[in-house]
Amino acid sequence: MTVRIGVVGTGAIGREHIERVSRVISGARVSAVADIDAALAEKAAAEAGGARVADAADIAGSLIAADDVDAVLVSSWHAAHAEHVLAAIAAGKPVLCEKPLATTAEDALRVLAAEEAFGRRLVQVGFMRRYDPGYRELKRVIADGGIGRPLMMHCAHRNRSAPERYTTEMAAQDTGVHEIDAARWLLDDEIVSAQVILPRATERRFPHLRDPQFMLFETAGGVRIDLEVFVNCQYGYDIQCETVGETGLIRLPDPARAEVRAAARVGTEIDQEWGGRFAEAFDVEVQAWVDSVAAGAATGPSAWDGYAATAVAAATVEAQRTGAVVDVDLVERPAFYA
Ligand code: ISE
Repeated sequence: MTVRIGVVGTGAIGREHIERVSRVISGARVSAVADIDAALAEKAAAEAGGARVADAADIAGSLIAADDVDAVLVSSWHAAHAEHVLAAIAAGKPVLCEKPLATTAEDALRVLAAEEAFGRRLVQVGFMRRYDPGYRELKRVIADGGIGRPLMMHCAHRNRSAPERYTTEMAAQDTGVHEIDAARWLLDDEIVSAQVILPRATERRFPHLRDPQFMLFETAGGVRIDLEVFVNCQYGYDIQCETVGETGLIRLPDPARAEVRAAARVGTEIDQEWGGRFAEAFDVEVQAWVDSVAAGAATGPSAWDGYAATAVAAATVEAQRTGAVVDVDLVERPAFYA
């Protein structure tokens, strides 16, 4: 079976996924695309080898529910994610939704209710770090007790630079959300509070943005997580994660790069964007999703994971605003997502 994928949103990440499905992934092809920007949609359709361009005014009907679409990849603008996922559930179509699942906890809960009413999992959320080899080694060692009970986690999420449209809130909703999900997954625990401390701001930023930020989280089990989000670090795309346990620690490896010795210097290349740093993770993630669609059994980060991450990000935004330690009020986890 070749899974026919309908792609909603043909911006940067949507186009990357279309390229990925068309040239890297096995067992799938892009059959239809939709975007409010008609020129982008036409270009993406051509890059997909002649996919159908659906009516952007009726994405639910002309793409998601269409007979030539078996599964849906949502890479639209964040505020529309929940609406497109709900339409996929209504059509009974498996859906991979780029993070975040929703921009509000209330919208995420609507997705949970719809999926539970449908009766089986259809939703996978695009937290691709769970498919990165380095993060998977962290997960394995921690789960095997290799460092004893985890006590603390130290993370850094550094981007080379942020565009003018990037906001202080996005440091939590769009950037820190990766560490929020990674910490929940690595520790198999929920985050119950968030706090934000603002150090001296870099001068290399747009005036409206607070950058860098320290985000401090606590889990239900008492593990403390500190996350530096610095989206104008200038030198590259740098992701660090160290988990300290009772008998040892484990540190996320930097991607393997050749060491260059030249002109009296020695060093290795640093990625400049997440597409390069997590290229393998994205490939493994999308292939796993396609395979799960073919098998008829959703896997990977669920709508519950998407809801929890959105709720923690919302508490973090409240903590940015107030400077207070903000509790994360999650609903009780339904047995459906046990
Ligand atoms: C972007 O949306 C991502 O998901 C990247 O992984 C992150 O590094 C970046 O800050 C976000 O804007």
